[in-house]
Amino acid sequence: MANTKMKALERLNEDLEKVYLGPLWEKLGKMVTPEPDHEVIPYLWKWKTIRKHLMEAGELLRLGRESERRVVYLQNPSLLKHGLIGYSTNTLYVGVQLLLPGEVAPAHRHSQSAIRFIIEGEGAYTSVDGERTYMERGDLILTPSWTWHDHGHEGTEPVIWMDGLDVGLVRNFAGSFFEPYSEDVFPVVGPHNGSTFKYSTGAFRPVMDRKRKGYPSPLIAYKWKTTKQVLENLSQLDPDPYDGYAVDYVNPLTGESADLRIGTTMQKLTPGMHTKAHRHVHSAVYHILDGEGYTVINGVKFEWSKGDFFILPPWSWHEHVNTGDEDAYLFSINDLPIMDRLNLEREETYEKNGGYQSIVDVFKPFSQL
Ligand code: GTQ
Repeated sequence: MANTKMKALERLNEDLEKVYLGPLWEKLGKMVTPEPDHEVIPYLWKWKTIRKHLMEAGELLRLGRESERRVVYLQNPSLLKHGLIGYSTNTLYVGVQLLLPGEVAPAHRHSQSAIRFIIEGEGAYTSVDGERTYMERGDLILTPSWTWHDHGHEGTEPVIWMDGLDVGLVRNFAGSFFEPYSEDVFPVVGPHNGSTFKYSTGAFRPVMDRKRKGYPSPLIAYKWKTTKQVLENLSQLDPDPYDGYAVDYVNPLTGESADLRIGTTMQKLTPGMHTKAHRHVHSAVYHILDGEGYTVINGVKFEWSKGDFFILPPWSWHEHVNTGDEDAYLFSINDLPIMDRLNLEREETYEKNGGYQSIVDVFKPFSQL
């Protein structure tokens, strides 16, 4: 009898499948997992590799409405298998963009939020709703969701920067919209670099902005000179055990993340500093502005130096080490603002082994088939 019932139940499972219904009694554990279940893998790209290919694209590709941006993006290898194009993590995209002297990357807008972090060169600008901000190495520039933006270059050397967009997040929420502007360059509004003149450190609000709404951030560009000074001041105190001397970039009017959805963080690791391991739900993509060292992710050593990028997947143990003689500066983007807002964020500290992981492997780039 029990056997007959078992057979009938198996039959029911098969019948359900045929009509696109599912037996939760079989699948609950796959759907509601006890811990984050995902296929984002950690990965690292050397600067030399990225730059070489980007420069090749500089030789081969002209910008225009056919190809609006010259960008090489970081593709998470395991997510590519699922056709998730441009997913560096489940929520975040990172690209590296090259603009040559005299070029214009034409104006458009999209519902993805974007941030730029300047890596190399100067004389280029991003225009956000017509306000131009000129780029210098180490600056963070925001392009809030649905703002018009174009990039131009009035200097003499190539300019390279990091783009961070919430591509995976927006796609999973089915919220992507894109619109090209009717002309290549959006009409210029106000003085150049206006937002940094107006808000500079982010600690003060000009009186004419007393009634200004908090979103989007009135500060578009966070200058490296300011960020560096802030980290130097912070270094007079004890470091954070997990992140060293680290700050989140914030919207001066709300005190919340500078971009509504993409978290942005800069951290300084002093020579010899070895942070303790922890893990959290939010994922991140790191760029090494300066320095050399390694990050251990789930027991694997990811060795980095200036210019490199690496992916930190959700819920992965990680700790950072500065092996160089100089301060290391790590810029990263993350999806913490979303995880926080949706009440999904959790953090766990690594308690074994004095808080440090054992290294079981050293990362090497996958060799292609
Ligand atoms: O510069 O507007 O890397 O729209 C991806 C999409 C850069 C940009 C990217 C974009 C941009």
